[in-house]
Amino acid sequence: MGVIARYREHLPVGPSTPEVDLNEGSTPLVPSRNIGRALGLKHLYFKYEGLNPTGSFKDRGMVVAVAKALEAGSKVLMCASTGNTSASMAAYAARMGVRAIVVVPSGEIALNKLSQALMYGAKVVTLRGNFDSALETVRDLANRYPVALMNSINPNRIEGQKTAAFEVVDALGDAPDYLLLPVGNAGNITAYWKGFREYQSAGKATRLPRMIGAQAEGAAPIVSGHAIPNPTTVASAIRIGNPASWEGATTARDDSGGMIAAVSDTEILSAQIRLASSEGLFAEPASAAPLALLFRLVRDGKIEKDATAVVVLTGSGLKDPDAALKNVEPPIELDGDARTLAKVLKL
Ligand code: AN7
Repeated sequence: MGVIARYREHLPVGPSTPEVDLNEGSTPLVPSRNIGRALGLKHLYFKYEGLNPTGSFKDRGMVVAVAKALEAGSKVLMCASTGNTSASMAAYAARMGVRAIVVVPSGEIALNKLSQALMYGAKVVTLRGNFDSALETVRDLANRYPVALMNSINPNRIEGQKTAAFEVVDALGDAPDYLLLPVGNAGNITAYWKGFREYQSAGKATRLPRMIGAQAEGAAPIVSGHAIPNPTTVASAIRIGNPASWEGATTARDDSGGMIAAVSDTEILSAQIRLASSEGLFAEPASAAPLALLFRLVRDGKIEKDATAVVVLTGSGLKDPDAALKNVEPPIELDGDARTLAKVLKL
């Protein structure tokens, strides 16, 4: 059962909203086995969003946005994307039999995200420039032509994405002390904060978490307080210099008593490897940014040892193997029998 069916009463859907469902959501909140212990944190969890049907959290918001677009009679869906939004939109468009057009910055998105959009049958346009200029172009086009804009400036995306906060509270019995997540276009931090507040108002949570956002150093507009014209980072998902939901992010940060800080690409990649090799959880580089930030906050004594902390792993590591492979030892190539193999492996 997908997020619309499970959280209907909290979503802007009614009897005339078409049924759209790919079994998104219901992702596990995995307790840390090794990293928490190493950091001295007793209650560390990972919200493993890579297990959504297209491999990222984007499916939660997309299912609601697509349902509402169909309800309004849209026949063509369109978005600009650093990859995951386009993969998700293309999948739901394919399922519902409507046209999908995705615009991605050329040479800037992970190959497997591009292959998803193509396989789901979207029309893919690669535009010279970065994500921010692609989004500007798509917004402009959607103002003049009959296409439904599916980026997270579409409020139905935020509505669907807030269900992740509901699931965290449903799993823990209350809100955690800290919710850590990557910040790119800033839709997700806006959505989580909305979800936590709504669940508290509904009496399902007694408190609110501090919202901790992580940006990459070369793409940290919110941290630096101004747009970045040419953002750079290995974490292509969050290579964004002028976030559409900037205000939503600063509101979440300030009203929750949280923070948004930047981590380096080196910290991101080492957090990514540590997560995979010590927890068995393979997440894409952007998803490792909040874990890198957690390492720093614990080192600086900014997180109490008995706090409950949830790190949102927004996308699967399988999305971007190229980024990951740069940082591990290559496989051993060998021509030999069991005895030579055993010798090389020091068995
Ligand atoms: C894995 O797909 O912006 O702060 O176009 O793919 O809500 O933008 C992706 C963003 C974090 C940042 N982690 O979330 C897109 C896109 C992953 C992501 C983010 C993205 P927002």
